[in-house]
Amino acid sequence: MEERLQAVVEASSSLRFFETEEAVKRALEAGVPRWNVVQTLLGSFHEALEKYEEGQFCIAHITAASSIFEMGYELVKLKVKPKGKVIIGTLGSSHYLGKDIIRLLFLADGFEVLDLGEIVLPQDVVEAVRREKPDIVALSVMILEFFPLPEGAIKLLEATGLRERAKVIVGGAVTSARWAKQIGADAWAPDGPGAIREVNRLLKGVQ
Ligand code: B12
Repeated sequence: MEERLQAVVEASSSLRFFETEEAVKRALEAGVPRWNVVQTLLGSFHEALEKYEEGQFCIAHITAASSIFEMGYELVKLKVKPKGKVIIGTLGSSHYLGKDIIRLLFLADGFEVLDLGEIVLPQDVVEAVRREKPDIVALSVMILEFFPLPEGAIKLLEATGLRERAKVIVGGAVTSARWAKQIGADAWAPDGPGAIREVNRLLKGVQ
């Protein structure tokens, strides 16, 4: 088992997509528990995110790391009872990488995640909350020009009587905890680990 997982570590941490695919398939065929395979893939994904934060990796590296984690996660087909439902999207712009990282980390943490995609508008968020009844609404905003959109979404949720149904977490480049508070969000985080910590706190109802 150790050997099989080691092959997954080596392939995924050196960002080799096809080798990772092969190593994951072999590990599963050899009967390595699915959960262990996911944790191994997650370890490499976190390592890549840390290297990006430290400036050792660029956008291309984390794009590869995200694709590799997503491919591996889908291959594993882990069956868990979701701890909650999240809807996520990028408001206004077409930036998707940060939002996708958060989406994948939510998935790996046991949430059911519905991705609204990019160029999302406040009314899209409201419709999705009405339709999907999520526990958490996660909004990514990357451009100053679109900073009014998360606030617009929160106000529209209030106006339509849906605000109490879900907690709202916001994040993205150039956002801050202070701004998140000002617009009436329930939480903010600068990165993936922070987002996981915050949504789990929100789910427990600890304010
Ligand atoms: C890659 C990139 C692009 C790519 C996007 C590719 C894609 N489809 O995703 C392209 C080239 C298409 C692009 C286009 C534009 N971009 Co651009 N882009 C970037 C860049 C360099 C990196 C963004 C990124 O992917 N970062 C990597 C990820 C991992 O980081 P992240 O997105 O910040 O996400 C992390 C956190 O923010 C957080 N997070 C993110 N979302 C969420 C959500 C929640 C809920 C939580 C809790 C946390 C969280 O966690 C993530 C993981 O750590 C940034 C600069 C920068 N360094 O941020 C500019 C930047 C965001 N872009 C900018 C601009 C202006 C544009 C354009 C308007 C440029 C133009 N004039 O055409 C267009 C807009 C396109 C459009 N119509 O939507 C500006 C915004 C400036 C501002 N202050 O408003 C930036 C800051 C560059 C700059 N310094 O000028 N861009």
